[in-house]
Amino acid sequence: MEKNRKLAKIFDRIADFLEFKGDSIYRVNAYRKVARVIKDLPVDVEEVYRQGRLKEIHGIGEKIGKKIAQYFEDGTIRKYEELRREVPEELIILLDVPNLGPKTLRLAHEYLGVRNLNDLKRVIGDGSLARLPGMGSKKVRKIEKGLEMFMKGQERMLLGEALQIGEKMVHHLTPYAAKLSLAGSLRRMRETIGDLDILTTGENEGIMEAFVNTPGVKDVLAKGETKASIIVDDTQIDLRVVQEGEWGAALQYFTGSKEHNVHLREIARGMGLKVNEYGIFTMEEDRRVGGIREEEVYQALGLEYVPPELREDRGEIEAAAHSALPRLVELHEIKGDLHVHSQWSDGTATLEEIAWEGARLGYEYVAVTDHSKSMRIAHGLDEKRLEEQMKAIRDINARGVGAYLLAGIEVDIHPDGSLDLDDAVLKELDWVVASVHSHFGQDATERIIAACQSPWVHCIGHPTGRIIFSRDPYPMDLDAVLRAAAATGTALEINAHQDRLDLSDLHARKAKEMGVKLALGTDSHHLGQLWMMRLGVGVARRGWLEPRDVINTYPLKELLAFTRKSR
Ligand code: DGT
Ligand code: CA
Ligand code: CA
Ligand code: ZN
Repeated sequence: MEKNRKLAKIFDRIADFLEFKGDSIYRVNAYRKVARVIKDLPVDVEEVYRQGRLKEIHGIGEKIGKKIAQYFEDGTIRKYEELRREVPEELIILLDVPNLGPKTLRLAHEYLGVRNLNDLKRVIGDGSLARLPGMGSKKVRKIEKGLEMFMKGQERMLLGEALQIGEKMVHHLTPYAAKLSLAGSLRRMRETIGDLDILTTGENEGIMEAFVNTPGVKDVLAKGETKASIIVDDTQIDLRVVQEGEWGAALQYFTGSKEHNVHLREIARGMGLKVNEYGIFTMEEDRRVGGIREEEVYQALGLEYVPPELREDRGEIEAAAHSALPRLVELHEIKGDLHVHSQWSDGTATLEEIAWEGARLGYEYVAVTDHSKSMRIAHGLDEKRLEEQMKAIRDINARGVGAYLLAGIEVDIHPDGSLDLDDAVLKELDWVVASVHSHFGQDATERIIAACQSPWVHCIGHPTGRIIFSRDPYPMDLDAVLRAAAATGTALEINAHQDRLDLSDLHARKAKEMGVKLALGTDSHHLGQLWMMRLGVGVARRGWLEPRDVINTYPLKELLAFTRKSR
């Protein structure tokens, strides 16, 4: 929902500008809320506007409606343009640095003359930012971290975003191509992506033209016979056209990773072979021995075929040499989503809609896990409303509507390790996810271990709390948490939302090695996010997980047996 995101960003900017100017926090927050509503909208905001139905959206009043109308009629919002003129142009980009609020930016600008990224780095480095009133070294360290993440975000993008762009491009090019595949880090499902790589065979000459004329192309960086690069949505896409007979070798080469490929070539050399993007050759006679199919590269080197997600030179080549690669979990084996929010808290879907969408995705079950009461901005459920919701869920299940709904909760873990809801209610639930949503600066180890030890908690949600490009994990001894999870039979989540992917691939692999089960959940707040399960499966595969390691592969009965075991 590209349009929703762009419009939301403008309202967020209005809030930033007002805050920069020192306007009332009440007005600032009102605009922030509008931005959030638009960003989370499950439908295209322009369509809603064209149908004259903006007023049906909860959280959008008449005044905001007028501004949205300006945006779609005139291409911009007057208030936004006015405010923008009052903030120095160069400073605007700095508003996106995490942990650096508009107010601090204003101070840095007025007192220290900060106008751009380099200035900001300088005043962090020489200590002058820390000496400003109300700042101090702790705050500055956080800003420094934020700046680091910001720089990374400028260079890379989220896997989920890249996948959507990449698949649109594959769809666009398919009519012109005999063979076509995503390659590079996207095919390996890395959590962030630098640029997109697409590989195709050179049967059809129309493909280059089609590629550089893709709707939405901003810039053509290069265009030759076999290579082209374009910019779409601020994203670089590289296309390579190879000979049909070289397809397998090229796909292997351009999938990477570089480290994996370097290691393979070393092995090849030891066997008197040469592997490159054109094929596999004997060193002595330079005779070609393969390269049409990707599998041939691994076969020639005496290796099992290595799935793309494992190609990071993290031991997969050694395992392949001993036929000891894991049998990785696959998307079609996932029988349900274990983290979904409904209208009852801050989601937008009704319980029935979730059940039907689950069925449409081929799921046997979906866990409804709304927020608990201390998440007040999210309309978290107290004991009474949770009881009501449970009744509604049991009723839907009794009527056999769509996928089976597990009555669940995402219960907050308080700073002291206690849970946000009474045990008496928690013990009635089918699926209890416990998560940290506050006091991110404080060490979370004891808090999460305490949650693992509760007999009513089945799973720890987004265990490290990181948000890619914007929030670091809270301080935590992950090993200690893994030990507690293993000892208590508590699952750890792989939160499949593109912003989180938490646990990460390496952490998930460690969890498996320590005997901890993993639970995949999309953390969806509307139906348009359930597709992100694919991303979670990507992380699971990169973590070497097999079907038994991921409890979402269990049929309902077995999943319920798992949840009873720890009680
Ligand atoms: P990214 O784009 O930073 O997310 O990561 P990749 O892995 O997609 O890297 P990219 O786009 O630079 O290159 C795509 C693939 O091409 C890479 O995974 C392996 C291959 N490749 C690129 N440069 C080299 C190289 O210098 N040596 C070797 N062996 N392979 C390379
Ligand atoms: Ca790439
Ligand atoms: Ca590339
Ligand atoms: Zn959460």
